[in-house]
This record gives sequence, C-alpha cells and structure tokens, in this order.
Amino acid sequence: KTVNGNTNTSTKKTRLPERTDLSRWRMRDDDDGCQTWHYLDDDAEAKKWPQTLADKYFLGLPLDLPALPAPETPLDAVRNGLTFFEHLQLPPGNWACEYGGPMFLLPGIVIAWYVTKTPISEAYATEIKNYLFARAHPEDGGWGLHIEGDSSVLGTVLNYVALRIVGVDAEEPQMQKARATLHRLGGATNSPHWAKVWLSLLGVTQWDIVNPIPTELWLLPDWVPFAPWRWWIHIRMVFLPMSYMYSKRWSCDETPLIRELRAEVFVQDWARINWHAHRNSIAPIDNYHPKSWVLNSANWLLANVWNPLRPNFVMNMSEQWVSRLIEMEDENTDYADLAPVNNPMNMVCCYIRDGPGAVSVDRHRERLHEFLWMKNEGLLCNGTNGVQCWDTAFAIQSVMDAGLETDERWRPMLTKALAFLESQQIREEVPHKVASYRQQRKGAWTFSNKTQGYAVSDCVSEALKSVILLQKTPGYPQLIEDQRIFDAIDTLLTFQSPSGGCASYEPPRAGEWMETLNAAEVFGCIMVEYDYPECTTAVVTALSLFRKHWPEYRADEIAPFIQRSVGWIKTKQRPDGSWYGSWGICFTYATMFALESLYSVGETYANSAPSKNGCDFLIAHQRADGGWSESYKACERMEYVEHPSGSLVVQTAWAVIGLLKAEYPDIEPIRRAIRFLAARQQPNGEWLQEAIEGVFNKSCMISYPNYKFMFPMKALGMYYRKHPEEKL
Ligand code: LAN
Repeated sequence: KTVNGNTNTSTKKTRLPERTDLSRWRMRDDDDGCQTWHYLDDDAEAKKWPQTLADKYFLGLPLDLPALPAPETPLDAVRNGLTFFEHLQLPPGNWACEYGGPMFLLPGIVIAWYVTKTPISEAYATEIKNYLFARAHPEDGGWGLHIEGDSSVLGTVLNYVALRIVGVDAEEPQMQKARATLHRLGGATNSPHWAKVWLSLLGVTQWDIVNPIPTELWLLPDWVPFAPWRWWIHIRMVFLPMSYMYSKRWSCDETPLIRELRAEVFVQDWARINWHAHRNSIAPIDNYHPKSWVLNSANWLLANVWNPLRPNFVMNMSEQWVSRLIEMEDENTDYADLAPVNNPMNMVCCYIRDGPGAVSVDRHRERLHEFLWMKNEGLLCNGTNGVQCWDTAFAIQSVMDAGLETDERWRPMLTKALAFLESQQIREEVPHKVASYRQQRKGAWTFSNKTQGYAVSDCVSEALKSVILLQKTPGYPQLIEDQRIFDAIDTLLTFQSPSGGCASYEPPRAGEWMETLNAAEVFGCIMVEYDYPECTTAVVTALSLFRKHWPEYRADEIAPFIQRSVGWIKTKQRPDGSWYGSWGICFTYATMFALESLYSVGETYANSAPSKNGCDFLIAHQRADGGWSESYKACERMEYVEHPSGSLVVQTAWAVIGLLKAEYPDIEPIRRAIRFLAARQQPNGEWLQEAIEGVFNKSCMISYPNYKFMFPMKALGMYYRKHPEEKL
C-alpha cells in the first residue's frame, strides 16, 4: 500500500495507521555497505528473513541478553562492552547506527518524493509521521534545526509540510499546535533560504521569494576569488542543483494538497503575498548567520537588474553546464551523492531534465533509501548514507587500546572488521575528477561507504590506522598490501593546508572572507573549508603510525608535515587551554584530539606548556561525580557550557583519553572518571543513550550513538594498559 505518487492530493484521506509492527522491520546491509530498511508485510517472507539482534537493538525491542559477570577491573568492563557491541556487528563486518539529529533532511526527501510522484509505502509514511510527532517540541509542537533545538520556521514549516504529504490531516491536534507555532514565528514567508527553495518547488511559495541562486556562477573562470569550486563541498553541491531549479523556476503540479498548504502555512492571504518583497524576511530564531550587506547588495542587483535582463543564451549555457555538473556528481557517486540534501535535489533536477520515467530518476529513488533509518520512534533521515567506515575504524581501535586484539575471543570480530575496511578502500579516482574539482582519493576511505566515494582527511586516517594496527599484529590476514597503504599515504599527504593544519574534504580553497556570501542563514562557517584540530590530529597520528612501520617512504615529506601540523594545532589553543571542536561537542572533544597530537611528537604534561594547559582545562571542568558534561550550546556560543542533565559517558571518556594521552600525573581524577564510566555500564555490557554527541556548522547537532560504546571502551582500555593493577 502506498500513500503518494501525487495520489495524496486532497484532505479526504484515510487515516494513517497508529504504528507499524516493529517486529516486521529488517535492516539489510549489502556487501558494499549499502544499508536499507525494509518492512515485511508478508508472513512467509518475514519468517525467511528473521530479525537479527542488531535489528532489534536499533528498533528498541527487548534483547533479553543475560547479565554478564560484574566487572572487577577496567579490562573486564571493556570485555563486557565488547560482548554487547559484538552483537551489533553486521554481516559485512561493519557497525551501523542511527545518524539523526538534523531536522531539515527528512522533509527534503519527502518533498522530492512528492514532486517526482514517487510512491511512499504506508509503512514508511506511518513511521515518518511517528518520528516527526515524537520529535515535535514538547511545549510548542514545532521543530527546530536539530532535535535539541528550539522551534524555528525552517524546522516547523518543512516538517509540517512533510507530515501533510505523508497523509496527516491538518486538523489533528498536533498539527494545529505546530501550525500555531509556525504562525507565531511569522509563517512561511519568514523561512530561511533553503526552506523557500523547497516550498517553491512545491508551488506553496513562488520562486520570487527565493534569493537569487545564479547558474551563471558556474561559468566563472577558476581565478575568480569567489568561484564556486572554492566553496566548501557541501555548500557547492547543494547550491548546484538549487541553482538549476531556481533558473528553471520549476514547480510540481498544483494539487488540492498544495492549495490547502497555501492556506495553512502563511499568516497572510496567499493570493496577496508580494513574494519578491519577502526574499529577506526571516524569523530571528532562523537567522543564525545574518546575510552581509555585500550579499544583500548582490542579491538586490541580481533580482532587480540581472534577472529581468538575463539573455536567453546565458541562461541556456549556464543551465546546461550546471546540468552537466549535476550529472557528474551523480556518476561519481553512482547516484548516492554527497549527502541527503543534494541527493533529493539532484533527483528533482533529473526529473525536470530527463522526465518521469528516466533511469537517472529511478536510480536516485533507489539510493535515497540508504539515508532513511528506522528506530522505535519512527523513520528518520540520517546525515549521511551511514557511518560504516568511521565507526568500524573506531570500533577496531577501541579493542586494540585495551590490547585485546591478540585474545582469540575477539579475533573473528576484528578480522571481519578488517575485511570490511579492505572492501571499502577506494582504488581509483572518480570518473570526472578534474571537471568536478574533486580532491585526490585513491587509497582513501570515506565516512560512510565506498560508492559515496568522498575522501575525508580524518576518515582516511582513522581507517588507515586501524588497518595498519591490525595487519601488524601477528596472526591477522594481510588483506591490504603495502602499495595500497602507500596510496592512502599519497592521498593523505595532499590534505595539508598552507597553514599546516588539515581540513575535511579538501584543503581550503579560499579564505574565511567568503562567509560574507553565506546565504544559508541557518548555519555558520559553511562557505569554505577550515582547518580543524580534530582532522589534523587524525592525520598526524596516522602518519606517525605509518612511519614507524615504513620509515623510508616519503620520509622527508612526512616529518615536516607532522611538525607543521602540530605547530598549527598549538596556534589554535585558546587562552583557557582548550580547543574548539567543530564535529563533536565541543571543547572536550577537540581538546582530546589536540592532546593526542602533542603526545605524538613527544609533548606531554611534564614537558610541554600546551599539553599542561590542555589538561588543566579538562581538570577544571571535572564534576563532583568524576564525570564531564558539555552541552551543545557550547558549539553555538563558543564557550564551555555544562549540560543540564549532569555527567555524560561520552564526554567523560573523551576527557579521560585526553588526560591519559597527555600523561597527566595525578591518577586520582582519572580513577574517579573511570569509576563513573564503569558505574554507568549496564549489566549486559551496554551503555545507554545520553545527550547528543556531534555537531556541524556550529549550529546543527547530530547523533553518534556508537560513541557511547567506543569511547568508554577506549578510555577503560587505555587506563587498564597504563595501570594494570587497578581495580574498579
Ligand atoms: C559529517 C559527518 C562526519 C564528519 C567527521 C568525519 C566526523 C568530521 O571529522 C569531518 C566532517 C564530517 C565528514 C562531516 C561533514 C558534514 C556532514 C557530512 C557531517 C556532519 C554529517 C552531515 C553533514 C552534512 C553537511 C549534512 C547535510 C547538510 C548540509 C548543510 C548540506
């Protein structure tokens, strides 16, 4: 049964079921690490494909695992943790998990389905409804930028529309409440830029409300300082399809549902709205990064002068080139695309360009499923098409930090994990490397899987470390030969920025001044790459490990690389001794990495002021119960903020790892933290989910649920190795 295909076009709908039967959901993880969730309506099929323990865990169903012997030592606690975590390893050898948090992703997919007349199964529709209701703000019924954020127009209007598309009635109490919040925030005319794009595709708003997204930008020669190839990959890959849709001013068929939405999401009478006048209307809560006067002036000129005069040949030429670039991104990634914003947008572009029945549209349709994740709250959209390589690399390291890789008990699990990383190493450049301005990637790993294909400096590094560590342990198969390790190193060496640090997907291609062109409003630091202590540390430690085993290979480049990187990290230390974290929350996360970098060049508490200051910072924030606890607010405000719910296992583990790496001389605070971690462990070996762990672009939070396993185990294991005599 499906609910869409533009069949859901009126208010007179049959109600969606309350819920689906959780025991009918299965996650399939193909050998290439492509993960999709399936609902098995059919009993015979359900019998043939039984639910695994991992499925049950993801769905929050009871696992009925026995209590393990109570740990007496930190090593026992690691063993118990691994006993649990091993159940979650998937057949190809990787780990997976929900990767939710952002609340602007799922509506994009639902809207893309709607405008491309893609049927939505009743099971999917029901669980999308459940997830969005579960995540509505408890007080005002709206949604924010991310699950912990305050209600904003972006979150509220897009999720409201998504709910209507999947078949929820406008008069349901939750919908009335959400609508009231949306109206209080000024309604859809107050949407930020990206929401205006989605709503214009639906024809709920008109394209005149969208600030210009000129396709012409892609015709600029490379030397132009603001040419898009210099932007951060995520912004340029989103702007690309957006510009195509903007130039086409394409909207889907006007259905009764669209007409109803026009009556629901505005505070004004739809027919009288002056769209053009609302280009810059935005609710204060959505306006994290107000547009600069430079951008406002450029937008004014483009909207009022250029657009009316724009010659047809420029339009055609630029649209064609943008279309070609979209095609290249699709081909480079086999339609997985970079992330769940540009994927649904590229799909819509293919639909506009190639027509409803096109292969390109179908392939997007298939791959979009990889972003969706099912849990007890319902169906959500992950931030990427999985966490495969990243989490698997850390899982391996958390066993090895405890020295358990030689224990026969864990060898099969680790061997499978190694085989997975082997299968996911990228062996060649993308087909359109030069034309699509892609970074070198041969020998690299991605964050998710190989078909997505985007190398990230720290993802390459963490995977490479795990592979080297395991393959250098006697008894493990040599799945990756030396030449492939050298390929990874060659690629890694291209990641250093002129500053000495390392960024995420590419070394920065322009300066921070580009933020004056940040049109997204809801994010900060999004226009260009920046160097990050986290990414830099990962590269430094990977190179350090590599040169221990292959001291000759490109030695005269590796040594200065490491020196310069660590030098850069030192320049980023703040006066209070901390480092600001961009990908985890927040100072605790980055300080852990920075201390590890310092350690890798022999700098520790005893002999280095930066290391000592970093430790003192951590110690100053330890809480009475031995734990640490930082709130996501720290990322937004750029100052340490305690989380209201008290000490948290993930941050406590990060702090312990940092202190141990820095060889902090006093065991007492670390011992208390270790006991805190052990006390939070459940009798079956697991740790429970606490506050959200990750962040991007300063303002949007994202979950890393496996961190609650990997980092406490790593901390406990490192502590055990250092103080083998310690009991819990
Ligand atoms: C990620 C996830 C992983 C993350 C780390 C590897 C942890 C980091 O160290 C480097 C950057 C990286 C790869 C990263 C970049 C931005 C991503 C892809 C995300 C935070 C996951 C989701 C986010 C992406 C931008 C979401 C889509 C939103 C847009 C603004 C386009």
